[in-house]
Amino acid sequence: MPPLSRRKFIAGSSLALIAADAAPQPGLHARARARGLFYGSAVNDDTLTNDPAVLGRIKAECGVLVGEAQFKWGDLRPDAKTFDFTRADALLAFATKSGLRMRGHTLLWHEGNPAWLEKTLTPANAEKLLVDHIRGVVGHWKGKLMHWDVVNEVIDSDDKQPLNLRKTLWQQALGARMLDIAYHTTAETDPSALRVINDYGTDYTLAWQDRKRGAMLDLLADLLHRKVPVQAVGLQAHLDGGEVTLDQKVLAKFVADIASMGLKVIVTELDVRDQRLPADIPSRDETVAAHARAWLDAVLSNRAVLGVLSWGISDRNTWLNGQFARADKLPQRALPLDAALNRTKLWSAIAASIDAAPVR
Ligand code: 9MR
Repeated sequence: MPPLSRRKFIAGSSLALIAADAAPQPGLHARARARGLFYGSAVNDDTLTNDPAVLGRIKAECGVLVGEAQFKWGDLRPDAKTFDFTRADALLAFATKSGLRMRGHTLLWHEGNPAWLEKTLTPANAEKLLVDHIRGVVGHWKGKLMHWDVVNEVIDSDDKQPLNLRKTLWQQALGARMLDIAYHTTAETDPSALRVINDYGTDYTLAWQDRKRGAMLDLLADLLHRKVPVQAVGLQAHLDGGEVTLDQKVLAKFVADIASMGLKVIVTELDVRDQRLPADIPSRDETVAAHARAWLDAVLSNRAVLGVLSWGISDRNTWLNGQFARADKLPQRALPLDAALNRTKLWSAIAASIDAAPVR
């Protein structure tokens, strides 16, 4: 037994060491706030109802949430006359109780729709269906949501429609007027929610993505010219860690072009799929992290960017294992926390990119 004075010294220094080790690194939202940005995540109903551990980590990392499906037609509209806000309200209640803000996603999309909508929609009833939906949904949360992804994924130049619009049920019924109706009705119903146009596939210099960036800029110019009240572009950022055509200059120019129109930009659905990368976890994580860092550095360097949300917070629960499953069946490592809820190299890359962003 060492003398008392020696014991005290040992106890004191080990306590100090523990305190230094345990001092948690600030969460992503806290770091983002220091730069005038926000950080957040999508949350699905499964996580909200069954995974309190993930919810705890969400509170530590996030300042903003978005429903992965709860605010879409499929979840909100059991039939043409009824609104069921139960699941979406439950997520908003969690967010409010936790001091988090929420985005709304989404009011017009060609997926995530109830079967009855696809059967019912005609050119004759489409405008009324869309207006009634937006008034009902946006009105229900008036003043409570910070943004609305008013329309989602409306561009696909391969479909050869006017303005490079994707050929969808809404577009076939209403043409480009679907955008006028959706943005004006949202603006009239809740003027306080920032009105976003959200899309994917503008991240790389692949030919179809070059076309998509051009199509997005053309569409924005047309909307602004016609006084359609769109206010921001959502870059989904479903990145591919195996893709080699990431060009930071092209990306930064795209964001600058959007900003020069007076519009804001939000990174709305960040994740980095890794199904083209080797199984070895350290090297996979390294590539995923470097890829995200390069993309985020290029985008966050522009002060028009308001914040970043990832499409989920933990690898425990990501859509990628369905749609982009790895051939070796290993779970993807696409999000800032791994399945054990430890921060990954991707977390560090996001943190570093946020720290390096100019203050807004
Ligand atoms: O990740 C979402 C998945 O859980 C839903 O089943 C699906 C349909 O509602 O939507 C997925 O989210 C998509 C998002 O709404 C728009 N961008 C692509 C996302 C992944 O497909």
